[in-house]
Amino acid sequence: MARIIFDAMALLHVRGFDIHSGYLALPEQERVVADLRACLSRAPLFQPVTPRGKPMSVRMSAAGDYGWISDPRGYRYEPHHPSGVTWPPIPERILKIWRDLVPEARLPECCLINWYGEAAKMGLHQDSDEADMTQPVVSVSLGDEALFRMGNPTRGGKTESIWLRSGDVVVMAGDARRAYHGIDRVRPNSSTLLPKGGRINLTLRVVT
Ligand code: MD3
Ligand code: FE
Repeated sequence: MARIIFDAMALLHVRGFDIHSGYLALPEQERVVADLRACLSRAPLFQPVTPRGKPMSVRMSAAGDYGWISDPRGYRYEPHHPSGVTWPPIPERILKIWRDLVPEARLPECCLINWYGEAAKMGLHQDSDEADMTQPVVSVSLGDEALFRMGNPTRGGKTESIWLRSGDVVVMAGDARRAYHGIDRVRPNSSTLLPKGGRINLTLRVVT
């Protein structure tokens, strides 16, 4: 006998981060993944290299007017994928999440697509390559669960961690927009959303 498992939606506030847990129901997550597949067929995932020459463990691509790039020349937003093609447009279904949660904000110009395999992580960092830091950032988690660490607007001090699950959406606005944050690890095989496993995180940002 098959069982349908679902979670109620809940809104948590942690250090100025608004965590909409269970925001996307499973059928909608599946539709978003199908949209992303179409994006990635035009702009495939690639492995960025830090300015110091170290390959990142996360694979990336993007949709929108700009994608975030890291290579030995530095970090920046670029209007082209490393292959030279323009990024695909941000799928309407993903823009809808932004409009629902931050209706007063400008429209996002970048949907960064991060893919985490079982050994991938992202060290504590600030997002500060965007020109208008008054605009929010919205993050969508899909696939395997990930341990998300939230810190402070300056380096150091106490941090708090939370497991993000498939369908969770986090809004960073106000002070949280400048907070240090990172992904310590993913929990392999904790979701069946992605056939080959792993985790996708989308971050929607205003760039200019
Ligand atoms: C807080 N990504 O791409 S999403 C990143 O799960 C990034 O892939 C992580 O950090 C991930 O830069 C974390 C949550 C997140 C995203 C953007 C933020 C938190 C943020 C921007 C400002 C402050
Ligand atoms: Fe970040």
